Amino acid sequence: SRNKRREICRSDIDRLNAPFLAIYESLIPAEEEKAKQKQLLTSLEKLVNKEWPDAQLYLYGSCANSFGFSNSDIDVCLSIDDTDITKSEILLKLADILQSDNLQNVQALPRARVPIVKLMDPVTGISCDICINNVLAVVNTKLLRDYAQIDSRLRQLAFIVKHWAKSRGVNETYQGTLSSYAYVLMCIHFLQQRKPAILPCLQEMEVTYAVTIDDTECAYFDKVDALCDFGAQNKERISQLIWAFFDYWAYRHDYASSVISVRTGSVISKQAKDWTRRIGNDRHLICIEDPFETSHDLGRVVDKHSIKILRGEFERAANIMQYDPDPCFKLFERY
Ligand code: 3AT
Ligand code: MG
Repeated sequence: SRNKRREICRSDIDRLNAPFLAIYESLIPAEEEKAKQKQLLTSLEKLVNKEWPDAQLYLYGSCANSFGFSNSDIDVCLSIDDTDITKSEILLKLADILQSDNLQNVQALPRARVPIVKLMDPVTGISCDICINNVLAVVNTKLLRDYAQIDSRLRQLAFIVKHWAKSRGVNETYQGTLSSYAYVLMCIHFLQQRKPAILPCLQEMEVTYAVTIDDTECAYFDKVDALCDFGAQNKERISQLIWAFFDYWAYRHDYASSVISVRTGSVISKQAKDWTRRIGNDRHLICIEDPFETSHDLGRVVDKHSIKILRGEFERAANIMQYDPDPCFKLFERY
């Protein structure tokens, strides 16, 4: 049945669209939650500036890229110029400063892959991770947020995909499945590939925003207000896009030789990137190119065991979308 052309019928698209939209709406954070996050950021900034007057705090990740659910933790980046002390010294000092205020569970993790200080603010009830000088993450957060403004179907699709991945246990990088960041890139790429396209490729357009971080050029068209009609030619609705997304990752993606690339808005070959064999821990079993750090494969966390789980889940989701009379329930069933 793999080669048989699969399709979703018009009546299913109509029947399923409203329930999927309702799930999406139920996951959106309330405005007051955003206000609380800002409030916490401002109070953290005050504390930090007592020690480092020039330091700045930025929100990044799902609390700032517009793909965050309600009640999620926030990711904060401390941007600081101090070259006299090492990153882990900054981290420990930061933990000290925060500890002496009335913040709870302050914990420095200097040896983590991304070193952070964790804390919980008893006033707002928000938990937060603070990293140091991770400017690329702040910039890729902006890229995702800019894409989300172009067509509302991206945010709808990515919320449903993230919700599915969290429900099914395939959003756990430490267990060899994919990060939320990777799933959002998969959604962006997918919408770039629709015919007619729902999203443009911002990195192939005129450059209106450019920063260089370490040696990485980050440049793209960020005047997205001018693109609000971009996807208007394509009338596909969210139910159809969810069906097609899972159908693509279950039955159409060429895992053996393809890399998805938001940077180019196309599928490129593993050969071209020299991602054809295992090097160290990078197995390249599912290849998702980072839009800026182009030597990074966001699928590198996936190993020969977890690729089976992941592809099994894509197939399960595709089959539910194809055959189940009540996919909105079955798709998100806890594993
Ligand atoms: P959740 O809602 O927390 O699941 P998130 O968008 O906050 O989703 P992550 O927690 O996976 O996503 O990551 C937080 C941010 O860190 C997102 C992105 O700006 C950055 N990031 C994560 N993984 C990578 C990576 N491998 N390379 C570059 N940036 C990354
Ligand atoms: Mg996060």
